[in-house]
Amino acid sequence: MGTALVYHEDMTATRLLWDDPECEIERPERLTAALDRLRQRGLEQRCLRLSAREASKEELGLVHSPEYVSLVRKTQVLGEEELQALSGQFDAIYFHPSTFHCARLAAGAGLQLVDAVLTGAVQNGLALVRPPGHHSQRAAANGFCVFNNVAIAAAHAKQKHGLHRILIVDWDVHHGQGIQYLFEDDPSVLYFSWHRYEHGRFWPFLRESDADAVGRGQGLGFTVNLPWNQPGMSCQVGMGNADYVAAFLHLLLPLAFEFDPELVLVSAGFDSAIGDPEGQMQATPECFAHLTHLLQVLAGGRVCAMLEGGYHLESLAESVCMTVQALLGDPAPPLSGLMVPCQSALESIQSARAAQAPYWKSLQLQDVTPVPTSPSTHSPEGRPPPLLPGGPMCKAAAPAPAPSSLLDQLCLCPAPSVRTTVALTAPDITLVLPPDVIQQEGSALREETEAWARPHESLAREEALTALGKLLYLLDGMLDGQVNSGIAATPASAAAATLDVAIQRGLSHGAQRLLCVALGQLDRPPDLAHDGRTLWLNIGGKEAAALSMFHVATPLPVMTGGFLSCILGLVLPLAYGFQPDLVLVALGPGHGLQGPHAALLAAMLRGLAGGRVLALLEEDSTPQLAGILARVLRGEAPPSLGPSSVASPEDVQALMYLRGQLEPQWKMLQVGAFTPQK
Ligand code: Q9C
Ligand code: ZN
Repeated sequence: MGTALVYHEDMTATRLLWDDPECEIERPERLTAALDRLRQRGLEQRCLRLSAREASKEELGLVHSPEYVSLVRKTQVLGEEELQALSGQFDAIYFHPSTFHCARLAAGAGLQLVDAVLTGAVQNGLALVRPPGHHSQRAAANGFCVFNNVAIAAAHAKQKHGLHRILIVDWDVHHGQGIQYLFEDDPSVLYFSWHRYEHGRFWPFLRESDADAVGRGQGLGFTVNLPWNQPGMSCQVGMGNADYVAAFLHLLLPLAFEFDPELVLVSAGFDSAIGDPEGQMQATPECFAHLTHLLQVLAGGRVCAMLEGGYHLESLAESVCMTVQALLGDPAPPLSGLMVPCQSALESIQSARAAQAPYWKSLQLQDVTPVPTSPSTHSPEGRPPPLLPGGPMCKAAAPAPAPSSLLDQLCLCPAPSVRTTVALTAPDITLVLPPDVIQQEGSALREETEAWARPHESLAREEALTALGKLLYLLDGMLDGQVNSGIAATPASAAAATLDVAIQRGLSHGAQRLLCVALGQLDRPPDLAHDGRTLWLNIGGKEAAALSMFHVATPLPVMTGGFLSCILGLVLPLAYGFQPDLVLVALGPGHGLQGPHAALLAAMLRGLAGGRVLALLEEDSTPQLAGILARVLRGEAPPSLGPSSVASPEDVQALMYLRGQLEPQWKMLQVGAFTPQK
């Protein structure tokens, strides 16, 4: 459906005319650097370019007072001294004769983006704007912000498009207190912000930026603050990729799915990226591809990002490219660095979860259910065997790449031109496939296929052999980088053996770490090595069991709520901690997943391994299931699940049990600073 890029070069006009060390970082080059890099990468050319228009007086009036709008209007005719004097009446603000025009364009850009998305002209988009908006208030400019672009867009989406649920994700490193104030009593806008806080010692020094500010009146629980405090000894510098991803998986996304937004607005500030002088955080630009990717599973993929802060031009430009790449549907580059959230981040996430728990079902059961030390229902022998020693990085496999701390190491992986190919033994499925998905004709050599099949009785039949040949050919194409992802079908009776062969073939043909997510009745291949190169996760086991840190089974959740907590609370933390370079997802006998659930799982797993995901289906799966998987694997948004039911007590119990077992090894599973005890 396409990605919009909204811009107007007039927005480079506003600039600081006098000496002010605090304000000088907000300069015109921020926009030109971002746009130049988008062009250089060929990303701008792939977007629908929209020219920004000025927001009208009425549109500005959706969130600002008429007096404030006319005050800003009058700055057009002021001289430098008067501008400086007026600027001094606000905190961290400069006015320029072009400010009013630029700020109206910035707000108008957001309106055009929202209109383009909500009329279906595009799927998503980014507005590159200045001045930024999220600090600005009903009658005050603040923190370089004049009009509150994102808040105006949200109010417009409600008023002109009749929306009832809008999620605002503010990943700028500063608290968007302006947005918070404007919607704090409004349950139709869920506002999430993480921000450098340092127990109140970081700008804007507000008590109401802390986790216990959760909204008021009807809006209780619809303001979510995640303050980043001074990192302790375990983490010398600011927050990094693991902290950001953990915050999404364990705080934002559970609430967001429960909220079920119709639109996602992003206050996309990149001062939360590495190198930024304001944020001093550690997250690399690729992290923004992941954050964007994770948000695209919401609201049917209707995501509108608007630039806020971001003052390190190189880091800003790269992070903007990563965001646009993800919006375009390209797979996210793998994250660098150890995926271990720091203690301070975990404390913050835990305190925000605790503050929100009274208002959100998805947080309630999990944090209060006591963890049994020796559960009778979920452990096969009453007590699971000891886990393998060592941390999340397996020693036998090639080590994960070292944390990239230098901006000059940054690079983008070019997206493969062919994103998905489909190998199927049942060709009638092409009817429901998008046109650019390839129906694969190729097959591995007969002799080779037979050699792989030989140890498996169930692969003796001709149909199973044919399907295996096609799967092997597809897998080789993925490992060689010719195609990014794929779907293969196999007769149901041959599913387990085919999966076994796919794992062995993947490992022997270049995969260093292979994640296998097996749904339904699929047993772990008996001869799978315990060398840490394969993480086996069966969803559909009889009971929750961690036979080792690389061999996990959990029952198939019965309700949507349970399915979501399984994905967000178990599958993705394990997957992000493991950092696979190949993902196999198999829908085996009795998987019972409906299309939208399978699509959500596939879409989220696509964030791993650079999108190298091979889905294995039973050949009597419906064409609709194959079609929906093909669409998400090529980058389309999964359909939204709708209102989610609460997880069953059994599902919660299984999750809590596995978390307790696996947390020591898989740090991404942690949701709090303390390992839960009985
Ligand atoms: N060193 C935005 O990012 N100065 N505004 C703080 C602390 C004000 C940031 C000084 C920063 C405003 C949109
Ligand atoms: Zn900022």
